[in-house]
Amino acid sequence: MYILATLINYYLIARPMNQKRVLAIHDISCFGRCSLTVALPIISSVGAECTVIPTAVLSTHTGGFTGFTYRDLTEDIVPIVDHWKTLDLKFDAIYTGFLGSFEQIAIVADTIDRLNEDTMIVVDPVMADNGKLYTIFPKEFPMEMRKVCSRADVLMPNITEATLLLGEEYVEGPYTPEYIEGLMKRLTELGPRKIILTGVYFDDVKLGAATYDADTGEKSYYFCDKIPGYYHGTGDVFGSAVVAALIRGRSLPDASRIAVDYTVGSIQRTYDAKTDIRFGVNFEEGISQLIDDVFEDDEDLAQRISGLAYEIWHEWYADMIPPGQIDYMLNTYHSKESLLQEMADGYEYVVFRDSGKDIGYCGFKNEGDRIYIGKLYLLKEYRGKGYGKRMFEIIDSYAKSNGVGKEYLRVNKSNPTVDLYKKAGFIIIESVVSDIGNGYVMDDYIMERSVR
Ligand code: PXL
Repeated sequence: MYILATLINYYLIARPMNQKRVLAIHDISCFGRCSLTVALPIISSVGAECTVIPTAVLSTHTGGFTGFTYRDLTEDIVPIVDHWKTLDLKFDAIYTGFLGSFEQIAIVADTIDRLNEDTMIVVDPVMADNGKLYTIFPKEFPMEMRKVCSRADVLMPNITEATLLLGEEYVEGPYTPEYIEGLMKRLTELGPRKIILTGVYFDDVKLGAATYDADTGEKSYYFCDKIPGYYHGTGDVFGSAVVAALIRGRSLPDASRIAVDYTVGSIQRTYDAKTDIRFGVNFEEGISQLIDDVFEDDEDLAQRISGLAYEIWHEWYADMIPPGQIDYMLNTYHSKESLLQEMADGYEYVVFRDSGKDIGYCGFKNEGDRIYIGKLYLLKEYRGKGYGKRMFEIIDSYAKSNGVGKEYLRVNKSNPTVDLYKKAGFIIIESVVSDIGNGYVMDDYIMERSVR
């Protein structure tokens, strides 16, 4: 009995069974909302335990304040880890951010090696922005930072940090997808398999993040409207939200999207309140929304798709299908229940968002020899803006990672999208009339193309 109790106790200390444990290695800037004062509440808010190693204590962060205090805690790091080793503590994730010196970089790299036991290593190489290395760092700093970056599973630089890590010239935006995807691929050659690149923009209106997973080849983008001004600590708000979402099992693209929405919301509140930009952003009042986003499940997703379908179908099919049939088909194929059933049957659904608003969705299923594209819809004002192309890219990359070479869809014969699909390389391979009940029929083409 005693032995059993001890064993259970031992196991519970080592790694709590259900609750995830994150180790955040950052400084604590007492004022100015960044690093640990941001990571702790955000990671805890999703029910994960947030353990810390404070690397330094500062009166404020170093961005824009003068006269700040700085107590370096580098010499405490090894004894902290030594003590933890005697307790055999295990971590599900380690999240590192701002590091203040070469020595600290070396010790943190070593700490990762000592504590990494099937642990997700997330590294934000905080050191630069807007084409410039922060003035507190020597120019050799980025090459040293590679030591920590090479140990990352997920690396989250901004574009300036990415170019510095790669030893490349900084290029001013707007960027192209080819450039962004090239940067991310080159970053994976430093070691990490997953990249989240922040500060991405293809025009002067939208700003967001891109992701790349070297194991699956999957890429994603997510943008919001740009808000004027430069706010401190936003990288840490973003990074902490990414860690919070990943530790709760969300995918890399979902984690990035959730973190962009959360960060932009925090900036918007701060902008509206006209707060001093050095004081950090109001992330606190977005925490309940963050929790909702992180814990969103298939039921919520089905509900959102159902709402979008209602709006899009009544507008798009108004001249093509009798109104009674539109409602009948919405109830039959787009009710929350039928969407949930499809998800349970292996349908993949992707909802597209823009500035926090749902704007369209696609649904597709691997049938073994072909991918069936069952749904592909956008709200009126978002058509012709490249979102449709992105949907096909997502479906193509899903097909490729599943080793499937063809995709097909069915489309109403009088639907103008027939021509769009032809332009995208689909050809009509069949004509089918199906009785869908209630006296209605669907008069469709089946169109097919090779995966691109
Ligand atoms: O991650 C932002 C940050 C964290 N900690 C300190 C900083 C900064 C940004 O300037 O100075 C001490």
